[in-house]
Amino acid sequence: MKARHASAIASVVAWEALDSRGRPTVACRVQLGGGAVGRAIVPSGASTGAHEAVERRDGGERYDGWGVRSAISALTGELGPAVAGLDATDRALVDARLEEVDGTPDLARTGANAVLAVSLASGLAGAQALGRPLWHVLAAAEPGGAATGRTLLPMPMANIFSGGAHAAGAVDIQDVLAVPVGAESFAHALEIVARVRAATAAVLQRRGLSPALVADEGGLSAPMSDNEAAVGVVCEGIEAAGLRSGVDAAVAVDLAASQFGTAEGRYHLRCEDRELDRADWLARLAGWCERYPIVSLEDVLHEDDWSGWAEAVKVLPDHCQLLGDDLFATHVERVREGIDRRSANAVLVKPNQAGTLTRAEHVVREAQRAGLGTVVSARSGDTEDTWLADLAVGWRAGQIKVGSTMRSERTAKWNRLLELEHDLGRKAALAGPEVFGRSTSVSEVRT
Ligand code: 2PG
Ligand code: MG
Repeated sequence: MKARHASAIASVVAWEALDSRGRPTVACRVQLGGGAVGRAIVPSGASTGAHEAVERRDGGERYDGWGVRSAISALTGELGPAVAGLDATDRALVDARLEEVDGTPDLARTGANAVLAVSLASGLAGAQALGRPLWHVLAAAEPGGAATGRTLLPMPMANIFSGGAHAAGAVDIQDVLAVPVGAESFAHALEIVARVRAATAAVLQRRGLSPALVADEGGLSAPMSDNEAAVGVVCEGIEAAGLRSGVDAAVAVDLAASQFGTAEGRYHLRCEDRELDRADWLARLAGWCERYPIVSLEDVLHEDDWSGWAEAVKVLPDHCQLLGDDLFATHVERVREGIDRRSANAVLVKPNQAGTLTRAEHVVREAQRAGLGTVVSARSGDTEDTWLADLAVGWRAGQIKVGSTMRSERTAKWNRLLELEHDLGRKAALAGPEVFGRSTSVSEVRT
């Protein structure tokens, strides 16, 4: 159905831009009949899950094969013309047309990077046509609507120390993050995690390690011969910052275990030169939970080890959130499977794993209906865009992960949340630490 009014899509243009790792990515601008404009640059991961929507890359010699000119041709040649004339305020309609034109479940034909660029830019243009910020438009579409209760600002998880694919394998595990569970406001939350980062840098320096090495998401990094030491150094940083461990600031860890484990349950720890089976690996993580104030563990096991995840729920402590990233790949069918199998109790939501705003929104709704936590997340290759912050607020996600407290592609999102907190004042509240507790849907497994 074509819309002949101010919110009808009038033009779609795209070009090749660079992400924060210096790799090409798709940028897109959508203009509507009434002049509203939406613009988006899509992010891209390094520890990419096997079940994600598939981004299209050129291959060949340009940018070592990472070019996206073919995705841009598909965007301007097919996707743009297909959505021309559609009402950009109807996100479901635009996204359904994009999926239909691509025609593949994982959006591999035109490229999920091309599809997401149009989906986001149209959504942003639609919001502008309505004269409202994206978060407000999304919140208004919530079952309860925007008017109910205070707007929820997400509890941040901030990257402090990186390993794995984000730091050339300095350790095997990917991210150790600080979670400011004692914060009274979003601004206070950021202040806490910035203090932890600075103090952790000083701890590294005292050990003769360079704090100048910055990983993909702005975190610190240094080669270590023991994975636990990466968790330990961040906990030391919390204390060195004069903060109460587990009270002011706690810890989250993204193991990204698909990167070094198998679906059969073998975990090869390169930096320790040892291999563990699933039971020993989970026992080790349970030990970490006893020794450190860990509130969230992400991708503890390989993405296709469903029965292992059900085991992890039993072995790891109740107070710790079990978060699925590669496990769910922001795919509604995988989230449903996880709910049926009681495999995790929180879902990481990355719009580019899904491929459209609508798909990502379905995942959030499905997870929230089942009582699972939701963590909106940036990618290791990200951009200066701020829409991710609006998604976290508009969807009442409760948690957000965007990397460290430095590097502009990261601070762009933090700064947008600071802006929203400033503007909303007492109409907004920071999500509390209760977002990390096991939901009944998973606790029931034990009873
Ligand atoms: C993750 C993300 C963000 P990447 O694994 O959670 O930290 O990393 O974008 O490389 O998949
Ligand atoms: Mg992850």
